[in-house]
Amino acid sequence: MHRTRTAAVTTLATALAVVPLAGLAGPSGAAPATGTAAAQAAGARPARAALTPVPRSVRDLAGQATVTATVDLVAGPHADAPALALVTRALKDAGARHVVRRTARAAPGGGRLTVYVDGPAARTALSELGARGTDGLPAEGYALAVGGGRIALAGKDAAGTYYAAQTLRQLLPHRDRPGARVRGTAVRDWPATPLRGVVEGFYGTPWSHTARLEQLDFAARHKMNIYVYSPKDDAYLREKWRDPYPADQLARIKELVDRARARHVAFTYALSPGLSVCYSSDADVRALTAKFGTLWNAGVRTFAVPLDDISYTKWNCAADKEEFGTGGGAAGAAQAQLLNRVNREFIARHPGAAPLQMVPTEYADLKRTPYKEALATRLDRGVLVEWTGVGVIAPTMTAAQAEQARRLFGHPILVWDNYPVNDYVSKRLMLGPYNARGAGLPGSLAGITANPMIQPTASDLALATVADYTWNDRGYDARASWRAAIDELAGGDARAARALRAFADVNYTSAINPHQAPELAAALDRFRKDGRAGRLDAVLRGLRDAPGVLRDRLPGRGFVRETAPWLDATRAWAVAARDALRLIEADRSGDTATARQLRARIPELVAKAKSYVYVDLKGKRIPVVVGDGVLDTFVADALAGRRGQ
Ligand code: LOG
Repeated sequence: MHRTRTAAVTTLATALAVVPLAGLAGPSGAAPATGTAAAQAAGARPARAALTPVPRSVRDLAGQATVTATVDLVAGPHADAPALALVTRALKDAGARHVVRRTARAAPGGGRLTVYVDGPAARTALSELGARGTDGLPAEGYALAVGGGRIALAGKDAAGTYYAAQTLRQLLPHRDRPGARVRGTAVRDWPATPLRGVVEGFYGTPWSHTARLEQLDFAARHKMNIYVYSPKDDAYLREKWRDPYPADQLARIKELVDRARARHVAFTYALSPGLSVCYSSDADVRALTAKFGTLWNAGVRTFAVPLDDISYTKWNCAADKEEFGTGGGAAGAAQAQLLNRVNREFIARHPGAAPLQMVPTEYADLKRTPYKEALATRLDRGVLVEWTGVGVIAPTMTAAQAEQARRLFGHPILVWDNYPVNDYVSKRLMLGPYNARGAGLPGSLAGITANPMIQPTASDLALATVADYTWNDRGYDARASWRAAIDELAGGDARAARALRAFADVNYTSAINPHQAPELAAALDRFRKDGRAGRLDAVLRGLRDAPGVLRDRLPGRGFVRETAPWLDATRAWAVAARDALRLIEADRSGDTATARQLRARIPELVAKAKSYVYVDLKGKRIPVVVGDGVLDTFVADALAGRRGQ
């Protein structure tokens, strides 16, 4: 199915006159097309706002649309309700005072902007504007056109219409009065893989309820469509998997499910029975399906059974040994039996349920084993198998590996990508972009879910880049996506964006981004070559001030609250590095008195920089690192009288 789709996609892409997207790189997301007032007054074409994820094709159309005080909204009979709500809000944010819903085709003209969403009227408007409709698009694709006083949106399906509305939100400016002009534009777009999103699947302090709600909003803005609820330290999902939820907890989950549905995100409930399950036990199958039943009643339609990080050489009951024997092959057979029963006795009996997902106990390699063989031959066909790539934290991942995984497991593969997760190195923030995933990978998968950091808001930086990649891997540029994500988090505030970029730079490294602080390291290298202390000092001052700027200016408090120890450490390291730079200058000019003073003082500054801690779920105090291998090396070299290489 994926192959057919990829072929269709290629044909489409070559058939379209795709304009270069370079002009689109810039501030992302909700950032309006600012700075165009003068150009607009002069009658020039209005600028186009940046679109993220980068659409498959964007081209200019003749004409434009003006946001009028009253806008007619002509909706098709089955137009997606969340999409209509989003279009209405976006129009109001762009200066419309009233958005009037009409079901029949309203005659364009009368000076009013008319917006068509789905149905025959939208189809006609698209074609009159010179844009193609949705024929030939894959699931979740959409077509959008702006021009001639009209805007038309059409989705391949309801999600497609919703994504058209998300793109329109980005195309429209932010204005508090009518009159804004919108450039004539045609967008034709579709995702690279069916499932794109987040698996809250880490060890340590689970995300808060508020963070999860915000995550669902964030996902929708970035055209992600799955959130897997699987925090390892939620007892009701693992240790106490058989126990029913207290009413208040279930009510909170229901709130998440409702929010997810209104955002076209599949809230996926993942129950991990592996620590104590008896695979051959009827009672355990009943416990599992009963719990799923409660969640079904709360509105959940996607279910998973993760069996990672458990022992499969040790049974939890004697009956399993009797029934299945021993070894990996026996474990695979036992798991397949349990999952097939869940699949047949629960999923199949609940029309509207999405295909079951599972995490195998061998989830991080491509070795042919009796365990995988058992899953491949025994597990029901449609069940999605999750896989982290080669290695729990896969440094690279390719389409060829994904194909191999699909053959080995004999099932569609849903990637569980352990980036930007930091539970195994909680001293570190991972603020670099999604990287080292080959072009074409999404097309060979059922989807990609990213396991985030314990810090939810700070994860948004990396997750925005995951969204960009999973939507359009061929148009993905890691650094451009990262810069757009920074601008979005900074809410269009240029100073906050500069500060965030400096902070993210010193919290950059991970298995997929091997170089720490690439921009700061380059500045230090330049200084080592040209000796221009003033220029380096300006960079270090920027770094020293970045935490304060972020605390003052970043919209939303989540980021600065979550990253507090790293912000403090960044400032302290920058202070120490500035003194180190002074020391280098003092050594160079033979100012021994100043050099002596600095040598006495710097070690205390370093000790301070190393003193900030992250306190984990168990109360353990973990000293945080920033710019490691770069800032500390620079300071140590200066103290030792080395200038570096
Ligand atoms: C866990 C995951 C954890 C991650 C990184 C999977 C499938 N399971 O080694 O919960 O967050 O590694 O520490 C894992 O990745 N196991």
